[in-house]
Amino acid sequence: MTTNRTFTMIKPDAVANGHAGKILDHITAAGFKVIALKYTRLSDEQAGLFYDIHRQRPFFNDLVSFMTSGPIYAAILEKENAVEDFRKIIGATDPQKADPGTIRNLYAKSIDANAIHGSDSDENAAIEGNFFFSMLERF
Ligand code: IDP
Ligand code: MG
Repeated sequence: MTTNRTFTMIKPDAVANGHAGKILDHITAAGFKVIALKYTRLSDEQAGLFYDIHRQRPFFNDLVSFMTSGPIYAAILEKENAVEDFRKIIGATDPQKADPGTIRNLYAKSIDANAIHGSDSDENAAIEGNFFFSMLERF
């Protein structure tokens, strides 16, 4: 079953570079509605838990260092076919390979500091949204 929600983070590089407002505008202009939104900074433990699936990968420690290096925006987004459509507007993990006009093409510099996260499945969208937001924080 596909759901109509996905989860995103605007990562520390994009926040530090002053791109968060333009990225949120890009997301809403693409038809996504913001259901929940939070400006926060992850601890090492929280970033490690969020990316637990990558714990054995060689870039795991760098990923945790990067994701805790500054504040992020976390959000739950709603749109028909949200997970797949959002992966399309953010572009490939490596910004060098991201299609022109995608968020990573426009705002990311490298494969590790790649501006934005988007859930890769409906199941993970629900898990990731629940990691950041209670039911009282969704509108
Ligand atoms: P995704 O964010 O496009 O879903 P994943 O493969 O799930 O990509 O990787 C999670 C995050 O880990 C990426 O967004 C990126 O920040 C980082 N990452 C992925 N692959 C590499 C790599 O080869 N080197 C450094 N960082 C990486
Ligand atoms: Mg992923």
